Amino acid sequence: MTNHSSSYRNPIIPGFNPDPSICRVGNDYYLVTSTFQFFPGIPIYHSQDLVNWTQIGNVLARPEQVPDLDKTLINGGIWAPTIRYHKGTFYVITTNVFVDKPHLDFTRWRNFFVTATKPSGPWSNPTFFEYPGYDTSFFFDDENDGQVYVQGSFYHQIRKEISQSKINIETGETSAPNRIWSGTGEKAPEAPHILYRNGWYYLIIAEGGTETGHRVTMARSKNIDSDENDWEVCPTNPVITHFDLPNELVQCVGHADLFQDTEGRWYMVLLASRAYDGEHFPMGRETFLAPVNWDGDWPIVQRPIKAVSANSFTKRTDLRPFGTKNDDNYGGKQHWGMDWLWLRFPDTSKYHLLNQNECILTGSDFLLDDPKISPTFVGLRQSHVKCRVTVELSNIKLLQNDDSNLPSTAGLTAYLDCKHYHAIALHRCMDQEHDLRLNHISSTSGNKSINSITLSSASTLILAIETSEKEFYFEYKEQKEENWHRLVTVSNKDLSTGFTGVIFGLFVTGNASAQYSNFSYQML
Ligand code: 6LW
Repeated sequence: MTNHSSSYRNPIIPGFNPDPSICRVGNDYYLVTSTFQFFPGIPIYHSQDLVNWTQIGNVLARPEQVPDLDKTLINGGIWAPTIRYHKGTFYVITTNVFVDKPHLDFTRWRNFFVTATKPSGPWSNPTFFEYPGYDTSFFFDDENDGQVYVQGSFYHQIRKEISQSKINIETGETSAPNRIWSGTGEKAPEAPHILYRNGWYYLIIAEGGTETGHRVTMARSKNIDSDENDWEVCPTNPVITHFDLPNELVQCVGHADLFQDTEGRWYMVLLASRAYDGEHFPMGRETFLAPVNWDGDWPIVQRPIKAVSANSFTKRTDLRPFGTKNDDNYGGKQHWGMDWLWLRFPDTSKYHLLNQNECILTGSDFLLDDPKISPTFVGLRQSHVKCRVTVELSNIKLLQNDDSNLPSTAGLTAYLDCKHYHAIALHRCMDQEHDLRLNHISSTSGNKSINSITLSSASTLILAIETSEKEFYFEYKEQKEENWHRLVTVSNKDLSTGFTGVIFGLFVTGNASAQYSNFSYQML
């Protein structure tokens, strides 16, 4: 048994960070995760010790890199990137998924890759290629004249398989996919990666669906071009799952990428959720690390995987600036910090940075409930089980909307997707012009309810969301007040579903604008 590092704390990258893929270049590790309908797409994280991780950029930081993101619904968009480094170039390959199309429509997958010489970016514009599936991965076969392969998951009602094409990296031209494995018979064989070790090509995949049945399985072959029958199946599959450990906090373990550290020790990064009572996991699927030993031919993954409520990712200075310091890369201008997320492509005219800690947001004709478009919304991932965010609202202008019934609101939300969110928001109705209200808006599976209280005035209002293992607490106070008022306590269970995780978002709708100041994120 090798002595693995024991100083890391799982999840190594907390909050909504599913489908991790990793590569090492010398002493540096780079890791990417999925972002679905959010923009910018695919954060890239860096570490030199597998313990401390910092976001160094976003792979898809310009709308022209992901031109169809505005056509994706809930859980669609950017799925399962793979990062690889080969001969001085970094590659990220991924799929944009149009979930509004039927399963048999192969135009619902749009596969592409981008490249960079510096992992922090800038990353290139996309090279699109034909592949009738998702979860595409790269393998650069240096044993085999440098041939490059793409593996992916081809899955619909009739067939399910992991298939592989040869790809011309210059043009994106691919050969017809060849089925290489169908998995062990569980549903949804996906997330393939290939690695070469001791004369064998190892194929690692996920199966069982991304819920509690999730698992990692493997097969291997001496010949990468082998057909399905020539891949030898790992006798100890699944190499990891928590399916049989329902009492563990960590559930839904799967979707792995295998790698070696600088000392030659093996690890896996994989996705999992911290599920309280099995059903409270608002942060969705997070990135975990697991030590791996090889028992001769096959890997043995240490389990159960344990987790902590707090972790060492990102120093939690309370204040989380909206803007960076003036940046030479941006013509000496200020721009939004790389950890802020929008829905699809934001209308940038609605987001005005005043300085690092203050911005003015302006509403639009879109509500948080609207699929496919980008309401005025910008937020940060919930990354700790117990945390508290606060933000000050001032210069609040909630005007009548002359030609529509759109409510004019400005607030703070714990947002999963357009059918699942809770929000606290100042609100003025068209018909009750003088009635300023504070609403709790709740959308669970698309059923919306609004409860409100009337405020006598509001010059500067501070809004807060606090979290615990199973609940969100929405609070407010006027700046001059000492004590907080709790507006509502809600279960986080309704936001524990799907592929994404909770984002704490600022939002404005209708004919409204507000100044947001001093966003703080405190780990409790
Ligand atoms: C991911 C795939 C999956 O691409 O979910 O359930 C997708 N499985 O592997 C989104 O994370």
